[in-house]
Amino acid sequence: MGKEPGTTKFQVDFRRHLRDQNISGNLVHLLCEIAEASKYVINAVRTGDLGVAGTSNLYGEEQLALDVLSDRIMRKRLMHSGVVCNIASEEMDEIFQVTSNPQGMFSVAYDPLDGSSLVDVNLAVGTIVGIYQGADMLQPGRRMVGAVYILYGPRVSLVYSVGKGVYEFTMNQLMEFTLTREDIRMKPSGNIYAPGGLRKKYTPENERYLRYLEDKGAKLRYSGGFVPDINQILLKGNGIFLYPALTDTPQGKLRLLFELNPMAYLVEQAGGAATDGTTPILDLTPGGYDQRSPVYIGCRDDVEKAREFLNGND
Ligand code: AFP
Repeated sequence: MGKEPGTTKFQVDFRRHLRDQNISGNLVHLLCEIAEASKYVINAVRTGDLGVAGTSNLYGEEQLALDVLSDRIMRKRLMHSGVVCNIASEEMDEIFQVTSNPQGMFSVAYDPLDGSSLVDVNLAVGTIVGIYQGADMLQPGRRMVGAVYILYGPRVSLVYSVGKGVYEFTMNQLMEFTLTREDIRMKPSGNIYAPGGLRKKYTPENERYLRYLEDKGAKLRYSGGFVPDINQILLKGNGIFLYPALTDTPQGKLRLLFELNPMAYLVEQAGGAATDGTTPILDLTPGGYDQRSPVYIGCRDDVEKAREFLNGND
């Protein structure tokens, strides 16, 4: 793995690991820039202003000062990377075009600080990133060339895939990311469930599916942060996260480009699955940057069971 003398494979840093993955130098560079940006985001999370920004995002939601700052950190880093043509962010109203020439470039869709409303009560939050070759991001997530999330918890960890398995890196005392888990795999079925959305707004099909999970002895594990909730399920290889269609919001809450596609890519890479109830998340063609979707994501058999309940085949 190209280690320095005296290092074990678990001291391998992110850049060195990426260089051994047989991917383009531009993609290595982009992933390293994302990792670098996260060091400034965690600094903002730890010490930044907890107030509101007085502005709203693409979805008309009130932005926190931390949302705006994290977005600027990410955007600046990507803009100056030299390998990014288009940038889409949950916190920006419009696509930011860095260059009109997409030749050899990537487009990046990200949520700079998912779960930002949890920072004031000191819960874990994260950055979620999806990477596309060329200029077009309104295409099925399956065409992404990579996905990353960075979890800001008691430790800072980075989980990524470029279609060659899923790896976790953890920030050390020198603020370097070193390899902590490799080739992460999920079990076929699990016993953790993380259900989002008001239960009284669940449809009868979703209510029956939840009862099924409870009857099979699944344990409730829900933090209100998509990144820590998925991280638990992915790294333990166990469980399902759902945020279904609700009676008053048939598209659910979570955003296809900024949240679901990158997580679905990582979970599928680890042998899990993600569906909107009928179609794999990664096969959905986004109708727009702001598209939301219901989601069931986690262990393969648990996701398949959700599909059966929703389609009346239970
Ligand atoms: P915010 O970014 O608005 O805090 O929302 C976080 C989030 O999109 C995702 O991280 C959670 O899984 C989900 O919302 C939680 O939603 P509920 O508060 O409705 O459970």
